[in-house]
Amino acid sequence: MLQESVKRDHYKAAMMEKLHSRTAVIGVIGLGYVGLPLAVEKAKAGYHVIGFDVQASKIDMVNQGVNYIGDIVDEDLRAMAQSGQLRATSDYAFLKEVDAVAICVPTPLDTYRQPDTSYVEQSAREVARFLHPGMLVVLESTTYPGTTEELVKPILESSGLTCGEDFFLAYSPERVDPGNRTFNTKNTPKVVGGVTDACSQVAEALYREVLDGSVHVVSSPAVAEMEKIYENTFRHINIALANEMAILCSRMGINVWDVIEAAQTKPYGFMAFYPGPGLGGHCIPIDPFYLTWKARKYNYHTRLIELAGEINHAMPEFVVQRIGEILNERKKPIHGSTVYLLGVAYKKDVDDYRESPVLEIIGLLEQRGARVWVSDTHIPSFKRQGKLCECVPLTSERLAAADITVITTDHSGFDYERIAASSAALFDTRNAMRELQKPERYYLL
Ligand code: SAJ
Repeated sequence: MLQESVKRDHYKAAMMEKLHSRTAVIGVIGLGYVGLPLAVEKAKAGYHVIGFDVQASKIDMVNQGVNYIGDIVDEDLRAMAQSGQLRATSDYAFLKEVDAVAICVPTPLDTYRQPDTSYVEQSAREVARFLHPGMLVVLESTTYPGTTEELVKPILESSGLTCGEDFFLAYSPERVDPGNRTFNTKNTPKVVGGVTDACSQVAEALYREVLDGSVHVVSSPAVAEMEKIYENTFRHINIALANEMAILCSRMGINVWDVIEAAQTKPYGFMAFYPGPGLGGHCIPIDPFYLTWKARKYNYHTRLIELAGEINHAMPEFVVQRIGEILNERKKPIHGSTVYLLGVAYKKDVDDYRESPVLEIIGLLEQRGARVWVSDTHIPSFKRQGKLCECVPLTSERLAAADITVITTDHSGFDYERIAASSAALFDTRNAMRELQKPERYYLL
């Protein structure tokens, strides 16, 4: 026992010193919207950073200093690449040089809407191959409570090293809000939960040295995993409530946006969420179902989460039903009509359309015989059901030629005056026109 604690304390002190003196080499596995900003921040803090990814295109762009993540300042990446402070590779053998590694790989749902932790497992296996005494491993991917200790820890200990003595393991959820101009990787508070106290202390030191935001240490990786899922499930359920209010207000002839604005005057006990065409992105529509899946193992049915999912999933159908009603008022069937969708991105001012509800709206409209045009200020083309779809330039002629224009993503870059002036009929699912003069044929979700 004494021997283990001496070993542990030695490795802990050595890591603390490396982190403080900036001699630690930091690894980041997964160079996406979470990993690359983290890698850049760690390089800017003075560490040598090695980024790992399976996509050669990402590796090449990082090594050439070419930025592909909207939330990163181009010059920051360019400078870190040029100085050699940050380099990328697909060769995991470089983990031999790494003192602390963060795993930031996707945790999607599979075709049966079950958690797909294959990227996490594969990354953990690669780390295990090159795991060496004194190393710190932090899982950042959003996942179900238990992943770090039940899945990652055994894979790492298959190396023969013991967690908490020979190496350190913690969970620290990523909190990245793509497109958020106020909160970013550097200034957003971080939650950390280590397998042991020493693991927590070492992981906390890593983030304190790099980030400006506070670091909140919790008692275990499971608490950290659960709080992240709770954060996103909180959004999922409240967005579902806003969507249900929108459906009901639509039937009652009440403006739901006025209702939310009025409720927001309450200075306590209320937080505004807004209805929309559905729930997109690679987090909110997915993360709660990691919890639902895990809950079944404890013989618990997360009814509220699943009901919220049903409501959110019903929004594309509701939008298409409203499009049909509006066209009907104008004596036009959906069949044969041209429906012009403004925005395919899953939310405003991002170039990401993963899980975007607009993809389903397109399918529903085409099933009903409509011709669909799409314009998006951030996305020139997109894939739907394996087929490449080209977005069209937004013109007054197109707006006038379409039987109905639908604002599905309220990008700041859209010319809303032109849209209002030229559209034959305008259906606004995002209240994008709230500050503007409404055209005569204007309809709100
Ligand atoms: N949405 C609504 N109504 C709302 C808010 C959002 O319909 O009131 C829709 C959006 O249009 C979008 C989806 O929900 O389709 C998700 O929106 P989001 O704002 O939650 O954006 P994400 O998924 O890119 O980022 C979220 C983070 N967002 C915020 O906290 C504001 C945060 O929850 C996580 O850090 C991140 O997911 C993550 O990576 O988990």
